[in-house]
Amino acid sequence: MSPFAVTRTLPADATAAALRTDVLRGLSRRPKELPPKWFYDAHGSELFERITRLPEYYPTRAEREILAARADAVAGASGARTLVELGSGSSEKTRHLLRALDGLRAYVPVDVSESALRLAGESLLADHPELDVHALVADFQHGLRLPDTPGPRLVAFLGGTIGNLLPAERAAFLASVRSLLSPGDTLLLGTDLVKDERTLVAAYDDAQGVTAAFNKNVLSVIGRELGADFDPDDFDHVALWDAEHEWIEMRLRARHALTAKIPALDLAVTFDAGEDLRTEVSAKFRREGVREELAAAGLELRHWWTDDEGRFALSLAGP
Ligand code: AVJ
Repeated sequence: MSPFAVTRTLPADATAAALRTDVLRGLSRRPKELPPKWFYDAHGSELFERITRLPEYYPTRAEREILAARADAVAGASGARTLVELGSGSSEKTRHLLRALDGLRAYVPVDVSESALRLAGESLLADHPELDVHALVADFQHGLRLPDTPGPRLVAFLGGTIGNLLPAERAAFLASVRSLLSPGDTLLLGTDLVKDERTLVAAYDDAQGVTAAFNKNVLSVIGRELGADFDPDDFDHVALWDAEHEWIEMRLRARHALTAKIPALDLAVTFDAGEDLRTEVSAKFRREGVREELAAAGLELRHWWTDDEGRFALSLAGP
């Protein structure tokens, strides 16, 4: 058995079809909205890596601090022999876990990007030749089936990416994760925490404008893939704190009335002056809320670890 197997459950043309559907649905409705997954073409992924190093963007540093301090506790509590990582574009965080999980036999990175999987998988294999790597090209929100690897499994969903899901989507996601777990398996979940509005908004509207470029990049993705003629200079980057829902919203706000054509969809999209296109929700959590959402999916919160400043949390939960 080759130590590095790649299985694709996502049809190769799924991405193109999904983009067309999302753009048609999201830009034909009011308020306009696009799912954040379209940020991450090669340029968007490079901009996100830059965001993780910005002084204002604390989540990555905070989660790394927890992983460095608590990887042994995670390993002790999970006893995992398989690590499944959902959204393994940035497997740098995985290294802390792989180092601590000394009984580990298999690593199952799951991502929609085959290139990210190959890049991460091959570099991890160099440091951990003892592992069997089963990379899955799949969308973890739809129809995930895990390979048969030694249990117990630890499923890791890090980075706070669960915050991109709206509450109903989170409930469905956690229920689908629960359906993957057998007794003795565990979920390691990274969640950014509620904090003061100034800190939160700054993390999504940095002084250097990297997040603004990241946000506007979705217009370039639609331009390249669907021939849309959006001009990024016609939009302002907006980051706002929705205190009622306790989430950050990123939006692109039309500076003046405009019409963009999307030839591949035979669509013309009109914006009024000041009209917003919502491009991302990034929910922030409280311990009790995480406990309740996990419990609703049949998962018991067993450990809650935060960084020293209490900015971010890792939860370990199980059926
Ligand atoms: C990768 C989804 C966790 O929501 O903080 C960073 C993406 N958006 N800056 C987040 C993001 C704007 C990030 N996640």
